[in-house]
Amino acid sequence: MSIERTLIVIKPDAVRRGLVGEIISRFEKKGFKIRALKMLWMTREQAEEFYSVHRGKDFYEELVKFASSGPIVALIIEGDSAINVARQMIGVTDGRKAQPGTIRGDYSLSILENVIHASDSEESYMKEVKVIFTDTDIVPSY
Ligand code: FUP
Repeated sequence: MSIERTLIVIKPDAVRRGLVGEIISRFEKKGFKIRALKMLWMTREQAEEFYSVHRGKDFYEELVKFASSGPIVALIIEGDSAINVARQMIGVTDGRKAQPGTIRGDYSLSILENVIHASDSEESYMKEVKVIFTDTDIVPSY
């Protein structure tokens, strides 16, 4: 048993489409605890920092534009093997290829507008979480 935290971002396409409740519900029903929750509209600078590992790639500019195109809902969730389990729940990057039953598989037909982000490693979590949350945003264990 390894209790971990991971960062979930419900992206602007999903917020526009009214999928916030449905997506949060999947993580709650799976058994994760929500330790922080925030709605925000990322600035271009925040989006650039969030996706800095992709700087220089051909899709970077449209990715940054999309990520800052509307409000997002971000969560820190906690539970056993959270990083790996959340990645399995969201499915592969391209919504057209993601397995039905995964969040992207059920709600996306696009590689760019793919509904959701979940950190892919502890290292990514540590970097990404700082773009959105501060320590005081995290509630005590309950
Ligand atoms: P993932 O970890 O599944 O979110 O995917 P990546 O970190 O590889 O990519 C981050 C985001 O960049 C994806 F969610 C969508 C976007 N992207 C593209 O638009 N085109 C690509 O070819 C790859 C990624």
